[in-house]
Amino acid sequence: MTQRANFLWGSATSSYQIEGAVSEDGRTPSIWDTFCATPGTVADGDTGAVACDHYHRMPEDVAIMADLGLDVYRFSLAWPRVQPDGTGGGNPAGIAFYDRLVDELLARGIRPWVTLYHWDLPQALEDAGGWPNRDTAYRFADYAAIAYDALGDRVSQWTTLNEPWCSAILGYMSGEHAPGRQDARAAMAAVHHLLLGHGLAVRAIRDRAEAAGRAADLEVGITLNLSPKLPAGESSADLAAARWEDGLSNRLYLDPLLRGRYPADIAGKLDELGCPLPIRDGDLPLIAQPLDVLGVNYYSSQVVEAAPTGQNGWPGSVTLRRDVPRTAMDWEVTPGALTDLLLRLEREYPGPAWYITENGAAYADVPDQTGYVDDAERTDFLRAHIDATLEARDLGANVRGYFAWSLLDNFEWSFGYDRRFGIVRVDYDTLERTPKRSARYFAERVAAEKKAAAEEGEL
Ligand code: GBH
Repeated sequence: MTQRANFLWGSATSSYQIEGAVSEDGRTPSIWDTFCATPGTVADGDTGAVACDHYHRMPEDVAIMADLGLDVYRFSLAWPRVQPDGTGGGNPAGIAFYDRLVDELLARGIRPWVTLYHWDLPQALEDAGGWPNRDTAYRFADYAAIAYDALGDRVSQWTTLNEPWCSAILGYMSGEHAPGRQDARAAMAAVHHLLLGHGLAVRAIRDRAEAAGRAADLEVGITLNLSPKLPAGESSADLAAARWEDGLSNRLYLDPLLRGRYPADIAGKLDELGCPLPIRDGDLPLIAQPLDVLGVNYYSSQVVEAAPTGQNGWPGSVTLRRDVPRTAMDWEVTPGALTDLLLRLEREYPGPAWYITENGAAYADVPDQTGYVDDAERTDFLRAHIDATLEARDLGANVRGYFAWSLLDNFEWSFGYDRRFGIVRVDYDTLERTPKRSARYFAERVAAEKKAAAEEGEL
């Protein structure tokens, strides 16, 4: 079968952003519950306590996915639902929700794609030191085993972590995300322990799939947020600034995962800065477990210009503003860089199948009286990025699927409910769902692509 025929079309969400029901059926607090309860952290004091109430409206949401003709749905498990406190056995009442979700998806012919960790660490594990503490990596592998044992008979696509850069840097360095710490040394320890946890979890999942005779179907991987960093000019200072930013955002994750070593320029500089990666013997081979899939969350590229070294000794750079359209997040709309990124991945890191596990945009949606949103900008955004993805595929990148972020408007982290990424509108007063124009476009595009692939297959 051709890559075209097998291409998967889907949409994505994450547990804390949509589920609500934060204290039901034995779920314990995650770091995001705690962070939201801390004044001044999240816009308007918003929290995920109700969110889209997906926990209670799940069948309705799966029906929407079926109407859109999705092949696959990427969602995350709330660790504090599955294994409250992050240690010990699984919580049957919490796991039962994901059992129902998986069964509902399968009944509708939609493939479930599970992400184990989309940022909702059990608070108890943060109290024990969080990701800067090496033990959290081992706790994560235990949790992965519990999840696989519960769902592995029906789920063959598994992502360990969503965007470890965000967990480490936004969580422990800038403090914009939970747990809100600002400690560069802790953040770099978090980077390493997240990657170690990933490797341990991959091993746990693959071992179990093999023991159960299910390894042939297994597709296991990780999702990274990759941001192309383009030099502002040709000067050696600008080239060095772009290389440093690319190193910190992209190579620091890609190299250990796919080449078995950290990038020497970045690791060396981190040592100098007093923020070493706390690597122990044997860690790198664990991190570099064979991967079936590398998920790419793509939102934007950035142009980087050199700037004086900061007071803390970190290399300086500034992001230039280009004269291009921007989303409501103020992120530049740069679809062409997605094609280049996928081709670079294929060239420099060949091996895994690439999936666009997230791509989408926030805009200031204006609903009509029926709740319908004529979101022409989001529609154009999706069209341009799907085109860019398929162009890379047709030029030889092994890209096998595309997921729109997000199925629903949802809790946009430190922006609360103020920024909407959904292709389906959620009215936060009534919790009513209304597909936007972008959802209709996506459904039509998916149908057209599948029809074209089927016709090609008949030739
Ligand atoms: C994703 O992360 C998350 O996985 C998801 O939960 C979230 O809802 C979604 O994005 C939307 O935010 O300011 O031009 O330098 C996104 C990670 C990292 C993407 C920083 C944008 C900065 C772009 N983001 N990046 S820019």
